[in-house]
Amino acid sequence: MSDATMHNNETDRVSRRGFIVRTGSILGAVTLGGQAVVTAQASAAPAAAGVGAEATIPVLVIGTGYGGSVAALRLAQAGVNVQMYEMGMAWDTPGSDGKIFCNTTSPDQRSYWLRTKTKQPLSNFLGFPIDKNIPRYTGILDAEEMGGIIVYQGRGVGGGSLVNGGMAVTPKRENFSAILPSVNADEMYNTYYPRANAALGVNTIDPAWFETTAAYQYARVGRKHAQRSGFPFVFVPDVYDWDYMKQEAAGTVPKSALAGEILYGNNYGKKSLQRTYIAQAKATGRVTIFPQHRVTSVAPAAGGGYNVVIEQISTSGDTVATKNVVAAKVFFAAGSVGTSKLLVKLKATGALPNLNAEVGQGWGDNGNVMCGRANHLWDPTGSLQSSIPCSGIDNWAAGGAFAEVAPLPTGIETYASFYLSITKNPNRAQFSWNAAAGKVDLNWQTAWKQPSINMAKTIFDKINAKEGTIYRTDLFGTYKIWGDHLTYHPLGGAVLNKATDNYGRLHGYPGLYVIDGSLIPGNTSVNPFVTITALAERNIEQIIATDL
Ligand code: FAE
Repeated sequence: MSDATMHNNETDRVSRRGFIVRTGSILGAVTLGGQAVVTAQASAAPAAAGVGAEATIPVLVIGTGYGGSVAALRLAQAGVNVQMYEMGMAWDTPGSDGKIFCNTTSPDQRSYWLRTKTKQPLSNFLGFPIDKNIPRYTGILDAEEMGGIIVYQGRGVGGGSLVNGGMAVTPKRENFSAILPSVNADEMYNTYYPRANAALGVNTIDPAWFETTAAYQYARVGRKHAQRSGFPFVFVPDVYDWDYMKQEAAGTVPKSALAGEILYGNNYGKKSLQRTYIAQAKATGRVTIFPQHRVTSVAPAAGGGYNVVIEQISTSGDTVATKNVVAAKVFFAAGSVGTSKLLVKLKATGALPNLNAEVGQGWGDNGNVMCGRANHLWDPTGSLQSSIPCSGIDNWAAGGAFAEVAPLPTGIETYASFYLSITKNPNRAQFSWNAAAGKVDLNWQTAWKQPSINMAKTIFDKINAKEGTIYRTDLFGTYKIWGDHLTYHPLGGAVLNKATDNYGRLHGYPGLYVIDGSLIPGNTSVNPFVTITALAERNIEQIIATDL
């Protein structure tokens, strides 16, 4: 029997018992069929030592992405002890190949969240399906199928920062009032955007290096085509360490961006939250992180505060222990989908019935849509492509689209230009409780992407006409041009100043807060994490000043 099988059997046995571990106690007593059983606390987890269910911890944060990490750091700096619960893995230990993360071109069990086959955003190449079988495991990228859309999300300590492209874009000032209408833009642009950019370690590519490196030939081709059609081409800042990438190109350090690492994590070079906010938060000594712990319930506790139910899970996704923690304050930072699903379930099932009717509303996909163009043979995009995008085509004002010039790091010359567009798609979806299925549904329809396609076409129809080129039809299926089945940028579901007050306090429940992408109503006009971070900085400052 393999270790994994042994572990699964043990896991099943433990979860069938359904025991409850009183957090912090070494021994927990439960009754099974009238028979008292004493169980040792599951040992795989970092023990939640010193905290009894009856004891109240000051702050519990659900999730370790951008919003959660900002909250934890600033609260800890203000002298508050924080416990963070994260359903994904710690991602701090190398695998048998000596690396923590696996490569985009050779996905293994580390790649996907509880799937037996990869679910790559580009499903096909030259007409062939490229997904492959993998062992089921709590991998880093979740391709969560929500009705008419697949929502890609990072799973692990660091949330989306583990898997994203690191594109760190502050929206144009003139677009801000449409993004967050109830927020003072002067405060954001004078204080919180600069604070977020500094703490995230945002930097820009050396323009001289950009002109010469083989790794960005694809972006230079993208620029040439954009500019010949009259579109503004812009460099986009990133949290990847550009100096490190130069050393990768020089062959003096281990390669990450130049080895095609991205969707399943970057082993070097990218300043994920693990290296920025979370590292700082841990250094305060006041923040404890519990990976492989999924929060399933939050409800008012009899003696005040909130009783939080947490399932500790194994790498096969099975529950190995259930814990109860009472917290004075709880921050929902499980990401737009995670937070929305929890809140909608808790309202519908009676745990938090007083949440208002705005909970679950206002969800959008940031207008994401993908496409590829087939270039002429005299326009190669390069067999070496940095996996970190550095540029975009800005047609937001005229056509409602901002297109990131994206890599296609296959290791071979493809003559393809590839783009992820962010568009002003007006459609908004709603989460609702499906009592029969016992789960939360999202009513997004695939056809709702049509406005995004139309907006992206304002750029690419024109470029194709000018260059005498055509769309690729082999990347998302057979004869399918548009990648309209997915989003990387889920936003909304607990919208600021609607489901919450203007600082993320949930209506009806003092001490419950939302502090992640679910506060933003569906669109940020650019890639979202800088805005999520800056808004979290603004809100936590106010909450620390007035609520603690
Ligand atoms: P997020 O980072 O998703 O963190 C939520 C965390 O909560 C996750 O770690 C979850 O595992 C955890 N969680 C969920 N439910 C539970 C639960 N019940 N119990 C415990 N833990 C839970 O939320 N954005 C950019 O700005 N630039 C980019 O270049 C970019 N590229 C992207 C590429 C990809 C492939 C993907 C998937 C996303 C990309 N994004 C990019 C989006 C960005 O990563 C995303 O907007 C943020 O990560 C969202 O931050 P939140 O704090 O809302």
